[in-house]
Amino acid sequence: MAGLPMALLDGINGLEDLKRLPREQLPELCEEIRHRLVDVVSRTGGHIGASLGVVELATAVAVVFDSPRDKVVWDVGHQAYTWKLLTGRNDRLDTLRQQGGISGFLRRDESPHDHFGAGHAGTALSAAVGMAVARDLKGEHHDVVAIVGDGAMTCGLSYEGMNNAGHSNRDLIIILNDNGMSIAPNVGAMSRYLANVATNPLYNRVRDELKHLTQRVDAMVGHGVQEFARRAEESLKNLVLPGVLFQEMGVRYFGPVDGHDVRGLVDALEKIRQLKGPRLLHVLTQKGKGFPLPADVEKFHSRAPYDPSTGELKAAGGGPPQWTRVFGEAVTALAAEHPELVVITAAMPTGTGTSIFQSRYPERFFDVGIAEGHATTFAAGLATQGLRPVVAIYSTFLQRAYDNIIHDVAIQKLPVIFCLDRAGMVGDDGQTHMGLYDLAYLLAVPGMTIAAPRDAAELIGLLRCALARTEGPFAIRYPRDKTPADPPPVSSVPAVPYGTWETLRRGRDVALLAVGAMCAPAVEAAEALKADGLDATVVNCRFVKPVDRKALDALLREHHLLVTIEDGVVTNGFGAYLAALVEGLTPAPSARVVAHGAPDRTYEHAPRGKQLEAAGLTAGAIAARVRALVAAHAALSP
Ligand SMILES: Cc1ncc(C[n+]2csc(CCOP(=O)(O)OP(=O)(O)O)c2C)c(N)n1
Repeated sequence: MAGLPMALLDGINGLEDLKRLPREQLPELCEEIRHRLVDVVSRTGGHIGASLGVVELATAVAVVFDSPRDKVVWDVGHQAYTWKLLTGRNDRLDTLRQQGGISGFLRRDESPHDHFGAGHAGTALSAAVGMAVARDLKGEHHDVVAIVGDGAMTCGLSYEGMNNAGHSNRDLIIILNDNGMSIAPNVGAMSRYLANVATNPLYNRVRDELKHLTQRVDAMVGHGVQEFARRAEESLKNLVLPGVLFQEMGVRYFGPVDGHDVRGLVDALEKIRQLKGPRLLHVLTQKGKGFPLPADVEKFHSRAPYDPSTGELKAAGGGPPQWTRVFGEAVTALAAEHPELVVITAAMPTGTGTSIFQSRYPERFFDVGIAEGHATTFAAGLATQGLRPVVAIYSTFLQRAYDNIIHDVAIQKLPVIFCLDRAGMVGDDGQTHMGLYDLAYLLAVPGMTIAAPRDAAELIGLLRCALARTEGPFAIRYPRDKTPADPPPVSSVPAVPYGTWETLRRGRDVALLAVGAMCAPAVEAAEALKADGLDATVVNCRFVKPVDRKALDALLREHHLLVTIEDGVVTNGFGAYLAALVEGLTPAPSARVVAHGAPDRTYEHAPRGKQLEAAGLTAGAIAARVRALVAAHAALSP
C-alpha cells in the first residue's frame, strides 16, 4: 500500500487547500486518507481503530470550521490522526509516535490547530466550556467545538462539563462520536441509551411521517401551519426521542446522523453552526472502518505495527510474558482460593489483563466504564461488605481517583487492592500516559501499603500477601514490559512476608535500594562498579511503604551512603520518603540517603528504553551517578 498515489491528499498542505476542494471530491479524499492511515500506522503502531472511525467526521469538521480561529477540542486525541493530516502534518505523519516525531495525541506545542492537549478521556467538554466562556468575556466571535466519544460519556467529568454547558447557555457545539465502543464494547446505562437513540424505530417513523405531513400542509396553507407542525414534532420528540436526556440538560440534540457520509456531515454541521446556544450532534460511526482485519474491533483500537494488507501483527514477540498477563493469570488463579475476590476495571479489560479473569468469572468481574473515581469508591463499598476488590487501573489513570483513594478507602481503612499497570516509563504513548507519579501520590496516603515486584513470581507473592491482609489499601505497581522470566505456577508461590525487603547482593561501600523493575539495572550497575573497586550492596525494596525497618537499620549501620533507585518522579518519591524518615531517627545515623529517580520534568514519546535512558535509569547511568556520589562523599569525609 506504501507509495499509492494520493491524487487529492498530496495536494492538501493545510486547511486552505482542503476548503478549495469541490465537495463532491470529499468522499474520494476520505478514501485516500483511510489508505494513508492504514499504511502509516502499519509501521508506527498507534490508535488506528479510533482514527479510522472518524475520517469523515474529522474531514467535515476541518471543512466547515475555521481552525485555528474556531476552536476544535478532541477528547482523548487518540482518534485525531486525520485532523493532524489535514492541518499541515501529512508530511510528518510517518514520524507518528516515534522519538523526535509527532505525538500520537494532540498537543498545543505541536500545532496551532491542536487547541487542547489530552490523552486521558473526558476532558473535552470542560475545556470547551472554558474556551466558550473566555471567548464571550473577551468579546470575540468564533465557534467552539468539542468532539467526544461514547466511551468518554461514561466519564463523570463529561457530565460535569455538559451540566455547566447547558446551564451557562453559551454557544458551544458538541459532537458525540458514537461507535458503540470504548476500547472494549462500551458499558453502562448511557451506552444502552445511545444505542436506543440510534435504533429507535418509533422515533424514526414518527419523524418521517411528520416531515411528510408538514410538507403537504405547508404546500396547501402556508408557513404558519408548518411552524405549528414543527412545534408538534418538538413535543412529540420529547415524548419518544431518545435525545431528550441532552435536551433536559439544556443542550439541543440533533441526530443521529451517518458518520461516514462526509457530505451529509458537512451539511449537518453547516446548519448547526448557524444556531446558537449549546447543541449536540449525534454522529454514528464504525470503529476501525476500512481496517483490513474487521473481526476483532477491540484488538485494533490501538495496534502495534502490522501488515497493512491483512492487519496481522508483524512481530509475535517471544520470551517471557508481559506483566499484564502475569497479573491477569495470577488474579484468576487466586480467585479459586478466595471466593470473596472480585475484580474491577475502568474500561480496560484487555489492557489490564483482567479479561482473563472476566472469561473465567464473569459474575465477579465489573467493568465500570472510564470512571476511575467511581471504580475506587465502588470498590470501597464492596469492601465494606466483606468482599475483596482488586482494582486494576493503569498508574496514569489512577491519578483520577486520588480523592476517592484517600476519602473513601484509606480513611476507612478498607482492604482494597490496587494493581497499577504501566507504572514507570510508558513508551510511545508519551507524556500524558506516564506512570511516574504513583509512588509520589500514594506515599502520602495514610495507611497505604505500596509494593513493587522485581519479577513475575514476586508479583504473585505480593498478591497473596495483599489478600492475606484485612485492613487498609494495598497497591502493587509494575511496568509496561515483559517480566524478567516466566512465572512459576501460582500454587507454588508463597506470600511475600509483609513489609520485608530482600538483599540481592552484599557489599560494604555503598547500598543501592532499588524499587521493582529497577532491581535488575541496580544489580547490573553494582557489577559494573566492581571494576572501580566499589563494592555495592543491592536491596530489593519490594515494599516502598512501609519500609523494612530492620533491614534499613542494618543498612544504616553498615554503609555511609544509601542510594535509592526508583522509576518514578524523584520529587516526593521513595528516596525523599526514606531520607525524611532517616533524618528523623535518633540518634541521627551518619549515613546519607540520596534519591535517584526520574528528574522532575515531562518525558517525550519514545521507546521505553530510551525514556529510561533520558531519565538516567539505565544500569550505566545508575553506576555513573553512584560513582560520582561516592567520590563526592569521600571528598567530604574527614
Ligand atoms: C481517564 C482515562 N481512562 C482510560 C483511558 C484509556 N482509553 C483511551 S481511549 C478509551 C476509549 C475511549 O472511547 P471513546 O471515547 O468512545 O472513543 P473511541 O476510541 O471509541 O473513538 C479508553 C478507555 C483514558 N484515555 N483516559
